[in-house]
Amino acid sequence: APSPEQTETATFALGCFWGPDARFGALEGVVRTRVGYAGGTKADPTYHDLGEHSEAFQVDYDPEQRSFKSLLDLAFRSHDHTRQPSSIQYQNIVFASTAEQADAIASYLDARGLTREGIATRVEQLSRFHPAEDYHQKHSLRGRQSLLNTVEQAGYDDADIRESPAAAKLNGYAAGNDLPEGHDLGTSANRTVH
Ligand code: MHO
Repeated sequence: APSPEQTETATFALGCFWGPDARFGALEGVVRTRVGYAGGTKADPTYHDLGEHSEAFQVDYDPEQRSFKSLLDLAFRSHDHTRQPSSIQYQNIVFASTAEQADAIASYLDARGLTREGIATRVEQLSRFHPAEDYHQKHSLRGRQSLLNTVEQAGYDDADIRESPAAAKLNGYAAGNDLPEGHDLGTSANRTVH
């Protein structure tokens, strides 16, 4: 089947970006992922010179298959909203990039009896997402030489490894996020919030 033509993008920061890149990438309805830097103001952050940015990741999802709310729920189940790492690099941040996402975040917190002011997690408008260096993209896939050979032999370059739906899934599975159908975190996230 072709990739969905219309995807929406959610952005979160949940500590080291390698893990959530793979966890969210394995979910049904998540089409593409990428890791990068966000939350600060430095114009040209790099891994070794982040400024005030945090490690963040984006997921492009098919809104017909997956809700922003389910991604938000997984984000909240993937960190402790009562604490924040002291290091800015690994802060937990929920970004809104549209008015709809801001509303969904407000409703989600409200439904859980939480407030923006009452949690340690930062809730912010996304101003800019800076994609990280190629070697951070699909880190688990890149760590499996056989998988990397396979995608390179299929003609994938670094941009394809960052942006392709197939690489997002292989990366998720390489990191061990290959739970049985119906038992993945995304499905249970959907169940929880519907
Ligand atoms: N240096 C740590 C974290 C990497 S993550 C991209 C490690 O190698 O596990 O911050």
